[in-house]
Amino acid sequence: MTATRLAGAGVAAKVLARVAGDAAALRARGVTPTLAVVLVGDDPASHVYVAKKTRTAAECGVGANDIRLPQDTSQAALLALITTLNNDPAVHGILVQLPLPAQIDSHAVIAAIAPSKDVDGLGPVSQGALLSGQRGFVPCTPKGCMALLAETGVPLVGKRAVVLGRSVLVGKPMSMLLTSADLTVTLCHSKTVDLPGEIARADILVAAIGRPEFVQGEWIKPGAIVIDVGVNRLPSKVLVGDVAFAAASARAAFITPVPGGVGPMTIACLMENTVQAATWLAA
Ligand code: L37
Repeated sequence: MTATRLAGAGVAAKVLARVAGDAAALRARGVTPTLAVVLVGDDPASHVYVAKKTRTAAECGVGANDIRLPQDTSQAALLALITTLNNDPAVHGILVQLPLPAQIDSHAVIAAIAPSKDVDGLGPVSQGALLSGQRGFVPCTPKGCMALLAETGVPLVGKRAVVLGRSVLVGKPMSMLLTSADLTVTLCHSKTVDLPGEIARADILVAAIGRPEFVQGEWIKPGAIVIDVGVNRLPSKVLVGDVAFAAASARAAFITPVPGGVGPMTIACLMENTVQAATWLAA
């Protein structure tokens, strides 16, 4: 079997077309949906991702406040900025790009974002809503992965999913979304015994551990759907995922490429959440 490529760019374009329509409708009512993107410090990958976010916002009629702070920013200064943005009626969504410099407590900063503006879905209110099935902001990367799974057209109810990685950004919310979609979910991590055995039973594999080509092609169940969240830059500058793509493609039914898979969906879902925030705040 040769897997069908699940190209995120194409799916993201469909999401962004819908977002652009919703943003135009809001602007016609006098509301320009606006996202504040806060980037602290010099992390090179974060600079690439944030540039893509502000560029995509401009392309779909979403306003972007691009706020850059130096590496030595204090926690107090960042919290003061969050308070200002929380109180600014022209800002509908606030994203603080992670990771933050070591002197800053990320949890305190994320928790300070007004729940109505937490478009990244990482604050305690958003996470609680996800756990309990209430309305709220779904974190962008797992939301994008669910959209890619839907794109396959494969019925998911009752299927076995393995999520590799237990981060707050991806693994944990992903496992909740798959559970809510009626899959049977196994959340695996660095201490899992017999990872190949777990993966061999997975109809759906979501890999989010940030280790280049860690998942071997022979581990994949024939006919599986493979969603590769990893974006790893090798010393050669080549970008690879967490899955050995060529070998996995020989066994999977569907697989997301890196680049051009989950990454563009993360950004499209951020725009979707921002328009959602503006819609809820304007209601
Ligand atoms: N929402 N996302 C949110 N909040 C955060 O705090 N760190 C973080 C986050 N992560 C993030 O922005 N990830 C991300 C990863 C990859 C891309 C975009 C966002 C992306 O577009 N990747 C491209 C390749 C990028 C490159 O050339 O380096 C891709 O096609 O995969």
